[in-house]
Amino acid sequence: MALEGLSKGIFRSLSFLKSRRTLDEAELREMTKSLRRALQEADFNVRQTKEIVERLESRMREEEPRTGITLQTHAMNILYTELVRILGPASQFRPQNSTLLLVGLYGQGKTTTTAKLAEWYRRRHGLRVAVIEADVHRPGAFAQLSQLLEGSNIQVYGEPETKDAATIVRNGLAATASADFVIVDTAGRHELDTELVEELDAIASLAQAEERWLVIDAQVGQAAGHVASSFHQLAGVTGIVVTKLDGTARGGGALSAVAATGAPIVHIGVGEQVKDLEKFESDRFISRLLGMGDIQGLIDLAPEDLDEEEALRLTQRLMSGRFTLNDMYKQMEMMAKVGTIDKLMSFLPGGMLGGMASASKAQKEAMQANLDKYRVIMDSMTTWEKNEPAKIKVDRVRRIARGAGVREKEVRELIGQWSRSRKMMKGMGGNRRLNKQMRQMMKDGDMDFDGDSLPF
Ligand SMILES: Nc1nc2c(ncn2[C@@H]2O[C@H](COP(=O)(O)OP(=O)(O)OP(=O)(O)O)[C@@H](O)[C@H]2O)c(=O)[nH]1
Ligand SMILES: [Mg+2]
Repeated sequence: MALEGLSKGIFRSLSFLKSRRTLDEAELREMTKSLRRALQEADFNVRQTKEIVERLESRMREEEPRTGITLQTHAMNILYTELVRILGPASQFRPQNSTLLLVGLYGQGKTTTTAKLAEWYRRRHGLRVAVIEADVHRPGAFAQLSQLLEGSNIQVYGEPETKDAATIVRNGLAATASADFVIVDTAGRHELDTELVEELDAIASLAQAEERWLVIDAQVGQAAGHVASSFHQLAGVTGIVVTKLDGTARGGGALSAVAATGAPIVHIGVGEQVKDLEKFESDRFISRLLGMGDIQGLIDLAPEDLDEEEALRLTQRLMSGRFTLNDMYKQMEMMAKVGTIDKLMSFLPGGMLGGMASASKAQKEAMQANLDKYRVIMDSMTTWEKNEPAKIKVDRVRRIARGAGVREKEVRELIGQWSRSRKMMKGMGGNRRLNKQMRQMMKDGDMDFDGDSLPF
């Protein structure tokens, strides 16, 4: 996981609050001291570190934790919101007949990122993607990119013998005209100089590239902020990819410094392989960092939107791996209470509920319609059927469909949805830290639950 060191440091500092329900000055001081160290070790700058720690401290003093919530969980919630605030909002990039130029200094990961992005948008957005290798300085760049994308469906255009980037781009665009999304890899530089700015401008206008993304290595820590802001000002970057967040202790510094320049971080690179790319969404990123699996966010909606106790109870059921249609039904009822799926979705880990969290707006609208339909279908099921959806055979499907006035296919769709959700829940049950945290939260909250159903 990216920023593992920071994650550990935060847990260590919050452990000073133990399972307290009243604030003890000495413990609070120990905690803030330890937290300050953790943030500095992750290379957050002095000002941001100070800001986060001071805000946590004052909010701990001023805000009462909700009933049943320990100070530790309370501190975690505050820290979550503060870190998300520092890392800024998510970018809303959606490629559509677009051309993207990747730019950056030497060895930052441009070529690797070109391949990663191509695969990402092909796979997740179902787009026809092509890449153009326009780096005429690095020997073997075309071979490198071709190799990274070997066996994929992505068209790789290059002219290893041509010495003029503009020519390659011109020919490349003609050759890839049928693609929905074209990504152009460019040559690296030592520093952002006028030559680079001019070359970028030339290629960008030639390619009519509406997107120019800067690729930047997280290992440089806070210094990434300086690079990002000069590129942002001089070359007008529209997005940033922060690479090599795996295996660097300084990633927190890179992310926060880049976010502070106001240039949106669109993706992060978390490994050398083509699949090692993530979309950067600060809320998801931070909740994972804090081991919350985003469920904390869900609980944080209480009390205005959600019955906290119900949320906890349901979460515990979800974690237990015993996940019936009734549980999914309750989950839906909760969604209805929350109002819009969108709001809830922003708190669920990606992939949960069959990938609903990463759905597009249109998909979510379709989902809302589905929920209503599921409800009707489940209303014509028996309790046993809702408990054992896997055992529902053809004749029962027929009866349920008739009772609900829907087609049999729709009943099977519901069961399929349940089956995918259950798999996802099982996956979450395997997350030991999350389990431990959930158990702690439930203990702290004095929840009464059936301990037998917990797998830990
Ligand atoms: N661990 C890790 N390594 C990465 C990541 N992204 C790229 N790399 C590695 O970083 C090195 C440089 O990556 P390239 O993609 O060649 O970088 P570049 O910016 O195209 O380099 P030049 O074309 O020479 O300027 C390679 O060894 C990559 O495997 C990442 O997210 N994590
Ligand atoms: Mg390269």
